[in-house]
Amino acid sequence: MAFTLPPLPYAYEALEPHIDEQTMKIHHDKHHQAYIDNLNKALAGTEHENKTIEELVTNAGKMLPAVRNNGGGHWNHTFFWDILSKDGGSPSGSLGEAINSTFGSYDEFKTKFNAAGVARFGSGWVWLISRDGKLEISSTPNQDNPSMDVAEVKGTPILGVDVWEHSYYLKYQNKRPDYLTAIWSVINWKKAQENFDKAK
Ligand code: MN3
Repeated sequence: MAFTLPPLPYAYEALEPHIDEQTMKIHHDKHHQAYIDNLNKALAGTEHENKTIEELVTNAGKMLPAVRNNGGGHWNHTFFWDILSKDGGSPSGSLGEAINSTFGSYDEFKTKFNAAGVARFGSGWVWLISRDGKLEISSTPNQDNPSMDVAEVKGTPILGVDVWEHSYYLKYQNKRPDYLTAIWSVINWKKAQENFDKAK
């Protein structure tokens, strides 16, 4: 049962001008597709062939590096597309309240989140997670994520941002901080709230 690329839940240009159409096309159609192709290749004929992506990712430390990296790549990007939306805004409801009480304010949260994203050396991800019922910011290298058994800081992802250069280089070149500033205009807070509700 091979994995297939889920369609992007909006048009390639939907996140303009914050994330450009060409980046979205290459990121979804080429990069995400490559993780899926390589995951399928790594799993073919093995005992893990019929596992769900969640089973593969939560047990990543027991898998071959190709399964950890490409399985993580598939899970992370599927999660990432869903957490973006042209109808950005700011967090409200119980997630908004939890962000304010944990970090002081939405602005302070963004500052800390972006600092964690800038501090991630090389390629990886920055996350807002729920850990033992509390919100926390964490980051992971490569295509790891906080639901993996190998994660340094484990938790349930509420929000995740890709800080690999392929997610911003065409528009922002080496300026990762500018990409991280822009991304807050296109966060799907409704989806983040759903993730927060499920994590409880
Ligand atoms: Mn990516």
